[in-house]
Amino acid sequence: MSAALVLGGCGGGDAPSSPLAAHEVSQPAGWDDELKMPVPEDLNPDPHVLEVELEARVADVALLPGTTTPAWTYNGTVPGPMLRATVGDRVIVHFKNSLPEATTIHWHGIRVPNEMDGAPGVTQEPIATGGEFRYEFVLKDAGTYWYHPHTDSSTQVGRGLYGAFIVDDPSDPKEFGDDVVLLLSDIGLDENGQLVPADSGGNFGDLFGREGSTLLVNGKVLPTLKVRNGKQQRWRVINASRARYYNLRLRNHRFMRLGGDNGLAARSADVYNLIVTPGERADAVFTPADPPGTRNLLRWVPTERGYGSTYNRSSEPMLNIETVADAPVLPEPIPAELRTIEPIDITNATHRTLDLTIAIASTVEMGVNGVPYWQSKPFDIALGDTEVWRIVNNTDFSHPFHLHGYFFQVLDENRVPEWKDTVNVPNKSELTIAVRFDERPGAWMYHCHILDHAEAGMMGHLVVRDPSAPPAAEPPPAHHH
Ligand SMILES: [Cu+2]
Repeated sequence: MSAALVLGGCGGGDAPSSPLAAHEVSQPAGWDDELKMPVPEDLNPDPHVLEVELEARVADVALLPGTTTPAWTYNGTVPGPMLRATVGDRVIVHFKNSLPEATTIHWHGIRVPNEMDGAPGVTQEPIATGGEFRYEFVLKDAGTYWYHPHTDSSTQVGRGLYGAFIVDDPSDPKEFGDDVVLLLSDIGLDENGQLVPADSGGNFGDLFGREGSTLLVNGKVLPTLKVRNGKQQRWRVINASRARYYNLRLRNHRFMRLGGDNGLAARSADVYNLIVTPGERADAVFTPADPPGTRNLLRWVPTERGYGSTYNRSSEPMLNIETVADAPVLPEPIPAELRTIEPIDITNATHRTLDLTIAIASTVEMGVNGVPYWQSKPFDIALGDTEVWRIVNNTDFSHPFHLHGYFFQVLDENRVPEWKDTVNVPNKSELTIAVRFDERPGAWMYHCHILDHAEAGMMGHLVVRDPSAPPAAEPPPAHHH
């Protein structure tokens, strides 16, 4: 019996056993208790200002049963506190670095002023041990974002420095159900819960990207989510791993993608595999369909992302899905139109090719157009320009490409139009993106979000110049080509 048929007959005096529509019931009691992330105290009484303190420090955290891990944390927890505010709100973060090394915070995907972007040596000096920095910005876009260090990022993120940042839009349709944030990561631990060395695997670690031994959902190993048959949930999935791709499967279930990096886009067909590459986010509706009183497992499934990446690997459980005994309810229909996204006009665009490259000698050196970050020259872009980038990946590994400061659109007629800040470029393939550098001049990074690859040199930056501003003291950067 189809949901539409039953809903259509609702007013017709059906039998008393007619199932309830999903909006008539709440999620099961305590449904997301095991997935709750800490929320920091808001120091500002203004409801439109979120003002918090964040301290990066080493802290003992319980990750593996019976052990404690000296993790690198924000405010003592893995993940760090979940920041949540509404589009238009102002955010003030009083940040203190109590780590043994310098750090910065990058607000991944959030369109912040250039000097708030956390790129060391580009938008700010690294914050030394004992140092402080005040981050402040206004939230321009609803969506699912996250924050993490941008110095020594593979090591620092890999040791536990990451947190979710959700920007709500009060006009979001309500049919999606209650949302749950799934901040996915992995951490490299030995059996005593101690961190494996940051350079584990040596050159191979750099080449493959380091995947941690232990899968974490919101900082927990195999937590439980309680669901009710038919009662939809909106999953906001964030990949905070430094290298691991998530290909999520739940037996007998499909996901409907609603969007990702920059919030809602368009409704997708139902998919069995929800794929989220490093740095990326997925916004998806999940409709529990298991019989009441049963358990199921959300699994990580190996994903082909380059030479040997699926070899001899099997799936791993990530999340217990417990369907409570309550009677099933009828899922809500999801609106077909979620948001109108106009294609970027590329009529007068500047075209560039970014060839992602790997050179293997005594060390692994990665780059863009054969040049590692430390030898690269920034792209020179005039404020207001639109650019089309052909991103070529002839290497043996896939690379999730991330641009700071601006959303882009992938120019592919098979794709649902979507604003993104991170997109996977599969090995031995290429794709094309369009970007409008329409505001916030300054220096912005782009890089592979396999953080070992970024640290090995697959990173660069661009300078968006305001032609109406007085000339800078330094000579303009040279063109990359
Ligand atoms: Cu890469």
